[in-house]
Amino acid sequence: MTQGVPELVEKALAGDRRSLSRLLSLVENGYPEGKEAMRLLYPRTGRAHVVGITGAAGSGKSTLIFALAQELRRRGRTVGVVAVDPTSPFSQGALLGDRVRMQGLTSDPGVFIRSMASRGAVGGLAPATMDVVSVLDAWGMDIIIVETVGAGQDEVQVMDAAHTVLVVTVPGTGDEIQAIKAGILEIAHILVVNKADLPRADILANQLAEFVNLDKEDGWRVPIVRTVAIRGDGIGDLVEAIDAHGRHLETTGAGREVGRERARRRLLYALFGHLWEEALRLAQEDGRLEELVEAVAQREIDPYTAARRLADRATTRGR
Ligand SMILES: Nc1nc2c(ncn2[C@@H]2O[C@H](COP(=O)(O)OP(=O)(O)OP(=O)(O)O)[C@@H](O)[C@H]2O)c(=O)[nH]1
Ligand SMILES: [Mg+2]
Repeated sequence: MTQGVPELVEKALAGDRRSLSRLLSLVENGYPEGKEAMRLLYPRTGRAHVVGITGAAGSGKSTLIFALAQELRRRGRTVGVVAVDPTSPFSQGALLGDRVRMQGLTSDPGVFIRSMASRGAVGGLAPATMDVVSVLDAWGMDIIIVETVGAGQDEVQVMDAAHTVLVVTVPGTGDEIQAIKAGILEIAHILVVNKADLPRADILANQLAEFVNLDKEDGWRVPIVRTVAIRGDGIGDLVEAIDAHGRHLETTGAGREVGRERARRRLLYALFGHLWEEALRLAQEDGRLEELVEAVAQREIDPYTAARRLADRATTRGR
């Protein structure tokens, strides 16, 4: 590295976008420099409103994010976007029609768009995403929007990092609710019926109202917001619903509790990652890993006992 992490952090915080990109790569890949950056940046986090957007592939999440970002900019707010799905148009350019609109956004200094490429990172997708969000938070973005397809457990965990979760649904040809992955609707603070220009949008909205428990434990009632993302219809209502949920978290104190839970989770993820990396590094250094692999393969030792031996060495180090 030609420059140290503190210098890189300083340049990024002064507004340099290339330094910010480099920092994000360090953090996303879980490099030691990324951890050093987190040590410097974490005290500056906690200001941003983190909004998660999930829903089936093709439901219009990215289009919705473009429209939301534009509306938020009109209202004078800065916006960070983290797209977790590697097939996202943010990284792949699959949405050619949106290219022009997107370029308008990316040349705006009040917007920063990042796509996550680190699927399968050691320690998991969720902690890597949370760190990327933290960097954008420290950088001063007012709202940070995270997009995932919500297909797997990993992505549900990513949504745990958000203050406000939007689940995007689209009208179909019947059995709308059945078509939506069970359980995903329940994590929503706001339900979005996108593609409301298509027939059956009313049926979907009614089914959501009927079959989803809209009253949350903390007293929040989940609104159902209809949007036509390609035309920008309903986006103002959506921003207002997001803001209302932010105010709800603040005024009821629910946000503090969620913040503590989030802190607990991040500490535990970090602990897991740290122990794993330490144990693996030591085991690889002196060839002990291969010895134990062989012993497990030969049925001389079971995998749990072998793992405990490697873990013990990591935790007794430095005693
Ligand atoms: N008719 C209609 N089409 C829409 C609307 N919003 C988005 N689309 C279209 O739906 C398609 C998918 O939109 P995306 O924004 O890429 O959806 P996505 O959920 O981000 O997709 P993945 O990231 O691949 O999961 C595109 O062709 C959009 O133009 C809408 O409100 N109405
Ligand atoms: Mg997308």
